[in-house]
Amino acid sequence: MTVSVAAEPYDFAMVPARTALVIIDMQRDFLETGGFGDALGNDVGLLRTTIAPTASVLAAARAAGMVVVHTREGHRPDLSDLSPAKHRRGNFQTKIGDAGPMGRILVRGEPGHGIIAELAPIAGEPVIDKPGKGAFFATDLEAILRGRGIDRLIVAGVTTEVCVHTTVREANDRGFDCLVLSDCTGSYFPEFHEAALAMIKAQGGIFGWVATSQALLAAL
Ligand code: C5J
Repeated sequence: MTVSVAAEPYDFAMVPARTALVIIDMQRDFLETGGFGDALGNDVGLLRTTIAPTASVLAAARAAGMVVVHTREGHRPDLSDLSPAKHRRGNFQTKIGDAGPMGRILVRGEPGHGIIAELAPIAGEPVIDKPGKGAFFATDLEAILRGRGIDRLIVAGVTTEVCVHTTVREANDRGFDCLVLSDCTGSYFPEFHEAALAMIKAQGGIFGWVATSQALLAAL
């Protein structure tokens, strides 16, 4: 059954059985007070507004029997999958792999690397550990989606202009249609959030569609 979601630049048609909800990097280090993002001086409150609407969408997607995929940005404990360029970038005092408020920063298995409790994956939901910003780079995400017959993605998560945007661009080039949920994505920089959404839906939806979680929930 095809459903239609009120979206910009025009309605998004999808078959729930062929659509995956992809939740990007809703990790403690990005979203929780006392995490790495907070320690860097970011206002995590700007990201935390995404939690309640994303939890509602997650519940609806599970109820509709949709494929749900979670991603986490992070690296192996020996940092063998961390490129020197990513390691150097920013020239910060504290780097990936160093001790942070919730364990080693962006290292798999550390407390801060985990997905927040409100959106915890359940059995059967793939968790993609990604070393880059895009969820397709150096992961088996594409194989998992193709294996399940997925042709559309509904995208939530953080941050809009970094890992969400990179993933949507990668998905677009691989032939997936993406609907990005405006209230389920967030940034430490509100102007970047707005600009990132505007870029996705510009030029007739050059990278995809944008809708609110309410519009999706009304359609499901
Ligand atoms: C994500 C980042 N997840 N901003 N990471 O967007 O470094």
